[in-house]
Amino acid sequence: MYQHNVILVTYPENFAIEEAKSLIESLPNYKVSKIFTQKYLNRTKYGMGAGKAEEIKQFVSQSSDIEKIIVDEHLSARQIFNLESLLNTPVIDRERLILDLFYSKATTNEAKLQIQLAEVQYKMPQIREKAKLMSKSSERAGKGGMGEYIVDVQFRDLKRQMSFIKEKLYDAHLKRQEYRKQRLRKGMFIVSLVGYTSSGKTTLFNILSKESKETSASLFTTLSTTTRSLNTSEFSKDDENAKNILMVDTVGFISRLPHYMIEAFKSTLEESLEADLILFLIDSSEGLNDIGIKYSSSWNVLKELKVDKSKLLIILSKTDVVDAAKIREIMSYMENSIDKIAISSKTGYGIDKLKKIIILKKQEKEKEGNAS
Ligand SMILES: Nc1nc2c(ncn2[C@@H]2O[C@H](COP(=O)(O)OP(=O)(O)OP(=O)(O)O)[C@@H](O)[C@H]2O)c(=O)[nH]1
Ligand SMILES: [Mg+2]
Repeated sequence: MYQHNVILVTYPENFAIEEAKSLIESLPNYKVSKIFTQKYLNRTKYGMGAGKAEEIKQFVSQSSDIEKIIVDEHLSARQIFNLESLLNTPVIDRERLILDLFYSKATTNEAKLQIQLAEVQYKMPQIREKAKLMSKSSERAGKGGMGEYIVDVQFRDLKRQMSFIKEKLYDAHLKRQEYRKQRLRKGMFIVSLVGYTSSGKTTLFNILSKESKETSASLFTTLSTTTRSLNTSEFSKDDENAKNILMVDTVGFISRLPHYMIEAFKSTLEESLEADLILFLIDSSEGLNDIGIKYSSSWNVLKELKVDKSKLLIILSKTDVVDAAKIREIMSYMENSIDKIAISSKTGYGIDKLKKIIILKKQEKEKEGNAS
């Protein structure tokens, strides 16, 4: 099997190193062969400092199999150009990496369209930047050079692509709204799963709905939404409370996600946030520092999408690998006003309790509905 060997350049922090490595190695047959770290990746010429860029140049010239350099930060078109000229090797930034990973995992039409929309938005500022560079380097003053003409054409082309993709996404959105209305009419109670990528959403979804959707340790295994009935076979057939409950699984979050990427996946994420109850998963098996970073990154996305806090239930997942003291400690760091429960999809711990809470919340909603 062909292996893609790459160099990673990231920040000198464990979280950044591990996460960037997981992102890269979630791409099929990608292997990080060497890691360079830099405290600052926002310097004008190369992102990284010139000394570090020289160091990488040395390394690349001595190894024959480095296919790409991946810089774990946003880079401008100019910085990429400068680095590629120096290193003689393709360079990609964090956003390009995430887009490539999304492409490799997308299975549905809508997910593909959402990624294409993010891609167009990723390219737009690069083209603008190129236009500026050209007008600066152009010998002729004023408009009208060939380079500018090409940039204009590319820009218009991207804009056309963008409105085409948005139209198609809007169609998908309308279809979804229609399903939503049908569910509302039938009095369905909707429960969604949200949280950082790899927090265990799909594993829990599979247990709650007796599904077998793909789960894995790699990042962004799920990119589109699945809706299934809650499996309530352990409840009596006549128990009306256990009926008409739907579970929704969807794409996960990641730290430092640029606004336009959240925007591209907005309708998918919004569908989850429109649920009656939102299960917000936190992987409790990780170090406290990582948990803190993932918790606050997830909050940032939830806030950007204007989540209704009163619908949230925090789920500490994967508790089969942690002790009770750590669970208490994690819980003590989290928002007081939101209920929390600990579960393990592996051992089944807490699953019955979770189902009971879901049914209870459904009853509460019905009571509210009857009262109003
Ligand atoms: N030990 C343990 N591992 C778990 C548990 N739940 C999930 N995992 C593992 O965690 C990893 C991620 O699980 P997924 O269910 O794919 O996570 P996800 O949140 O759907 O991830 P994305 O779809 O990539 O965003 C997999 O390797 C699972 O086997 C659990 O209760 N205990
Ligand atoms: Mg998943």
